[in-house]
Amino acid sequence: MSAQPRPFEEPVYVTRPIIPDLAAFTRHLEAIWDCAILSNGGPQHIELERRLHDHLGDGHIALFNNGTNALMTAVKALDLTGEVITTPFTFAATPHVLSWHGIEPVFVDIEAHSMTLDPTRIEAAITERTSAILGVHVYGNPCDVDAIEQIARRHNLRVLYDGAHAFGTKVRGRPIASFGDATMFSFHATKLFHTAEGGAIVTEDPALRRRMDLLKNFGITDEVTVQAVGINSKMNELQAALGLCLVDAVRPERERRFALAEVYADRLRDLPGFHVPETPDLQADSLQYYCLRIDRDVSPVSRDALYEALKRFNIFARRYFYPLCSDYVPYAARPSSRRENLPVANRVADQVLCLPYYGALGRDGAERICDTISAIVRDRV
Ligand code: T4K
Repeated sequence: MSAQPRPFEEPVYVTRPIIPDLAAFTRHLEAIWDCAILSNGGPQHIELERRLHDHLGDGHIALFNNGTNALMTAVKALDLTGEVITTPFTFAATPHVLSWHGIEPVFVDIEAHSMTLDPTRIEAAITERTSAILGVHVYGNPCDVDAIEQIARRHNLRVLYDGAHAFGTKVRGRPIASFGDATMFSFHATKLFHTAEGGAIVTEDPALRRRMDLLKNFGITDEVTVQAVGINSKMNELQAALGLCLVDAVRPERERRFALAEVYADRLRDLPGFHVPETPDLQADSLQYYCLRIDRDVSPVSRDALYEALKRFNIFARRYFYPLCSDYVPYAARPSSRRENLPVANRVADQVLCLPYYGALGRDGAERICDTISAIVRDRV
């Protein structure tokens, strides 16, 4: 029997935020201190919107205090009502944003390969109350944007994308945000690019961008005019400053993650029942999560047994997105949440395991995680 792997000395999480040089951040703080503008679209905010075009494309970029509020504001700005078609294989924020607006999320199954909305299942779910399709580029895998666009045109629906994981994703060389009416990005600390908490909406439509800017600031147009029912979802200057310290760190972080993906794929692809993701494309993929899929009919160890066993080695992988949103208490009784309606999503949710995926882990860390997984599979340690 080969040597048992040792547990990691410190907990190894699914992700760790990139942390900027403190001196660089301090220089931004000094600039903020000097001008005493802390929020409401100050200089850091303006500069971050400008710098993000390098990563998000030429669309209009509106910054927000988090991704959820960005999506909330976009739903309002697009005037969505009634029912919206979406995926159950996502984070709670996606359907919650709809429900919070009194809109019914209608769950449609996903494709097995991309794990995004299956366009062949969308039309059957459209009713006279449907106002939009809310696709999720889960793990940064792009939805079938062309098929979704055609369906939306045929039925006169809006298309909103939750691209929380899709920072830097491209389709045929085009930034992902150039598809649909608008795309949300999350800049939460767990995301490749982050502002601790934060987010953005990117749209090609200047009028929509203006409307979002209005709605994220209470609907105020000037000191005496409030033109619409808005909220406060603005990004503040401290968040923007953090982002400015990190925009240039994205590329090297992506390269480090690419190296981890190589280690994981080389070392895990031959384990029985293990499916590793395709090699990421450094130019076109977000490299946000590294999601293994484990087929319990073939693997000697189930996904859940592996997930639990890894904890004993101080490795905290995550089962994003298990359980499905359709199984959450507010949604479980809805007709579209039935298991028969979502066979692929239910299967995928039972297979997925996101491994630690952040540059600071290093190839050695990834090797050690692979040794641990191999030992768990081989020896059931
Ligand atoms: N749509 C989708 C598809 C999303 O995935 C999300 C968010 C949203 C919408 C909403 O966007 P935001 O409003 O959040 O901008 C995390 C994040 O909180 C959430 O942003 C993210 N998706 C979701 C997939 O993951 P948790 O509850 O799993 O996070 P937590 O606290 O367990 O963090 C995971 C690990 O990361 C920790 O074990 C340690 C590490 N970590 C975390 C934080 C916050 C750090 O090392 N440092 C940190 O500061 O939800």
